[in-house]
Amino acid sequence: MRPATSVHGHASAAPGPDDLRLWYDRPATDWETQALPIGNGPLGAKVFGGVAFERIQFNEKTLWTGGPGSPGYDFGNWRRPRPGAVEEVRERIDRDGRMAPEAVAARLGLPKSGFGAYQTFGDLHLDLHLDQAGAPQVPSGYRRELSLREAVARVGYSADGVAHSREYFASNPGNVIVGRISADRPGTVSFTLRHSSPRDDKTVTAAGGRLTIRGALSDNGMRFEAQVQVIAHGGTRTDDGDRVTVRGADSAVLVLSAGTDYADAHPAYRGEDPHAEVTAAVDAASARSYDDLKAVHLADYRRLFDRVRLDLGQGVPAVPTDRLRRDYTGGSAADDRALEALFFAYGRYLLIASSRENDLLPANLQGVWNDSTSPPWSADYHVNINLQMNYWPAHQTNLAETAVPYDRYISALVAPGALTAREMFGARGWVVNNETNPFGFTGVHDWATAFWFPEAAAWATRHLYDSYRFTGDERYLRDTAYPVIKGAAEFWLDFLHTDPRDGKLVVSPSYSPEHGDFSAGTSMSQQIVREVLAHALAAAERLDVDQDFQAETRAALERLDPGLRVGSWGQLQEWKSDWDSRTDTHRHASHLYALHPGDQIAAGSPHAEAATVSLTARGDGRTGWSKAWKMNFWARLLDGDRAHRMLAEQLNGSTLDNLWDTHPPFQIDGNFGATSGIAEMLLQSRHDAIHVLPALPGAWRTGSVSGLRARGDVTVDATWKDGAPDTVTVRPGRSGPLRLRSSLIAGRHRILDDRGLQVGARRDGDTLTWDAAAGRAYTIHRETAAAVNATAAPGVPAEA
Ligand code: FUC
Repeated sequence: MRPATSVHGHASAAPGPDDLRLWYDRPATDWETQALPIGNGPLGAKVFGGVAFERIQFNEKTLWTGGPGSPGYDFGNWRRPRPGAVEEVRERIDRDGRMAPEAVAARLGLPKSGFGAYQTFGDLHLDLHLDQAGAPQVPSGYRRELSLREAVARVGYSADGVAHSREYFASNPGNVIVGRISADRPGTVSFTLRHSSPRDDKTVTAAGGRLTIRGALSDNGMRFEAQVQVIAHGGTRTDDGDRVTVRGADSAVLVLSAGTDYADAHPAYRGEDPHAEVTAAVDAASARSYDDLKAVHLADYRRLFDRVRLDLGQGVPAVPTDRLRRDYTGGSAADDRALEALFFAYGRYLLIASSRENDLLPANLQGVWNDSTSPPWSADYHVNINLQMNYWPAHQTNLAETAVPYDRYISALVAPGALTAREMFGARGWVVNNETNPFGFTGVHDWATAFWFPEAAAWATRHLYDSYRFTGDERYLRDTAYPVIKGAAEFWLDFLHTDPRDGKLVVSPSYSPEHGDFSAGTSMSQQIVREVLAHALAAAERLDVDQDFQAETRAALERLDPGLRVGSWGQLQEWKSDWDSRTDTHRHASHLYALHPGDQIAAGSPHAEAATVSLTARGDGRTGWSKAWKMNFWARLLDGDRAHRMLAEQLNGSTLDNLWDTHPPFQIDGNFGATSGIAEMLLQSRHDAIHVLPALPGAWRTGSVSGLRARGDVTVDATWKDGAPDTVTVRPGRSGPLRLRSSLIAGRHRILDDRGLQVGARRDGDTLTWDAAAGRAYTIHRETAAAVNATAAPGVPAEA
């Protein structure tokens, strides 16, 4: 077993358990299932790795149709006031107890207009091997790979006795995608570079070895521009209309950047023409050497990626990743562990690649990758589970930086969401419904089973409060999180309804996502509203502000229906009335929100038992994200084997050859949800205690993890042996009481700080509490009988 390494441990590209690569022995022919993704947040690309023809499909995250400028765009808000419409629905629900989604949509819905869709920027094509007229000899030793340790994609093969190689990476510093085409025999690199896209809205010109792709979307007039500089070493380079040709070079470098005139500002959502910024980015990167660009990229990427290491006892698989996935059994083979460790790391890789500090938009349903003009669900921001799931691993797996665009985006929804709250709901605060776009679509559409979900705003703010809990950063709470959380809470203070059945405050109309009838007081609605009110109140108390708001919120919480009920067959009820069916395997399990991501249900409690009954009835199937969520649920129920079984279900049934999650089709939330689920199996931090290795599955006999983050600003490493925790190390970023729970504490153990001093801690069952000092490291060791005798008194060196 490898010892736990430090948070800032070194990265090695050498084979070993740390070797994290997806690799294949043939080129990709399919975008969705085979091509390999690289990205730097704002820019993404997919590499195919063809031998005679290379295709690099690329994206810039703000390139969207729809919104202002698009005919009929209405932000989803009713065009004319509908006085009494909501009240009428409420009254019918009060009277009949339920109402069909179609009937509600007919009264409250509105056809979608100008919503738009995320757009591909198009493809770069390299027509290679011009010397052989595009037809190389049969290549040998072909390999295509994505190194997760470096965030570099590679293609290599030999033809005609020459070894050819290509490398691509997306650098966040400088905002460029860089490629290098090289060979081990001088003068053998020849290709033509050209661009294509499915829209007829641009011009492509070549000058000075630079392709410029420039235009405006006909739908909304959004301006876009990409530039690709070709730098040839040796040989010749010629511009030819809309293409650039290199002949007889030793190697060549490509530098791409792209942008649009999108701005995340209501109501116009337009800013500067992208020309100057794109030109500056490509000029600056082109002036540096390839090695220099790569070194800057690696330093930036590794600063994030290397913070966490997971060793499940995996070896380096001898088979390509598509075989590894097909051969996966979920059993005890070393290759099974290798795929699981790779899948965990891949979620972190994908998050870094699709969401960074300088992004205007968060990762969408496909992260930053899309090859289409009409992707599934517009590749938008669904906020009834999907966007939230994307960010579950951000703090847990030590990638706080990736959540910055999420905060920015949610904050940018406040202005349009306040108009929707006022005009449609007659409420203060702000709101967003089932799904949204980059242009403040906070209203509704009319797809009956997925159009009405005003709880989405409150749910979206859970992440902001949680960010504060992870970091303890009070300035962030005051300036960024609280105003947004408060607005989401105020909406509900105004829009809650008194249930005539029992006088409780309920959400009405209320709808458990994409499932059943409308009613009053659906479990998820109540759990979310309770949470946002509690978060807003806790934040206001902490910041000592808004006394009237505090009083109002406290009063509402007292009258609020809690949304937690155990039904006739022992299940956690999905609705306030006991309507649940034992045979219902719907993909959404929204009524378990209180278990995860919420923390209103503690493992072992009667509600946890009921959640177990509900989850068992839902089964192990359905879409990729649904399986990922179930993994998180089981981990929260402290059932590591069931959580692991869901991981196996996801890898077997909902994962593509390039390890992308599939709904189907490809949807990236499942990748992020699975990485979160694995993290939840290893570490949980709720109810004021840090629980280390809470749900270790039997399949993971021996291993280690380092660098995970717990709420309270604590970094955690752990090792385990023969299925039992062996050591736990915690590094608090703040001084104060620390409560640590682990099964190893229930047995013989010893706690030392990083000076080797024994720490005076109070034990209660499997929980230790002590006063921790910021910057110190504390390690709890499982003790053998012999070592116990040597235990020293508190405050003196343990090893004399
Ligand atoms: C939600 C889910 C669907 C899909 C869509 C993008 O509406 O119910 O399964 O994931 O988002």
